[in-house]
Amino acid sequence: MPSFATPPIEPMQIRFDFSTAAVQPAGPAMTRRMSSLSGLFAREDLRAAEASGEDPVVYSVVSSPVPEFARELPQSITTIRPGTIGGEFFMTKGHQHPDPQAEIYLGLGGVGGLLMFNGQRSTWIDMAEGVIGYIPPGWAHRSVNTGTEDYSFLAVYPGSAGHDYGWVLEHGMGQRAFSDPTGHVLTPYSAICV
Ligand code: PAN
Ligand code: ZN
Repeated sequence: MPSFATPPIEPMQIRFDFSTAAVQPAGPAMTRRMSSLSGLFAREDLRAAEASGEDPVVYSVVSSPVPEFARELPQSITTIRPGTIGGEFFMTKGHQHPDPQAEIYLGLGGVGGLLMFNGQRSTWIDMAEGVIGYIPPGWAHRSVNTGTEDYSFLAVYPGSAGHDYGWVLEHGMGQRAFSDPTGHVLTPYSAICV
């Protein structure tokens, strides 16, 4: 058996509870409220107003105890609440992996989208229960809830990939997803639809 520099992780069973979107055993968890999403929505003025008022939860992330160490495969489950700000759907911050490595998403419940941007081109994958979204190395990614219920998905990513949120603030995501009578519409990143 090879020896690794990091503390050894034992084989384990990890259970997902579809009714609560929780994992057992549980690792780190995080909640993102509107106040932590500064500069991400097209209508920053409306976001700031919501943040200083009700400050709703936009999404939460729970993880298994697999750590972010090289050669490990951490997993997390993200649940995005339904809602819009200025017509733009609730979404994750989005990030780039500084060590470009691939990632896999699996839709668990609700409906949403996986928006990816490589600096030149952006692409969108419709997500729902049972859909696998493949994120190739070098593509920044953001998730969007396009439905009226919670949208949940599993993410599995290399433990050494890292997370760079500044890249998205600097480069954007290429497109934005707004509510539309047909469901959702994608606009250029600079567009403001109300
Ligand atoms: C996901 C994301 C998760 C939250 O686990 O980290 O959906 O999105 P932000 O990290 O953009 O806030 C993932 O892609 N991990 O690599
Ligand atoms: Zn990622």
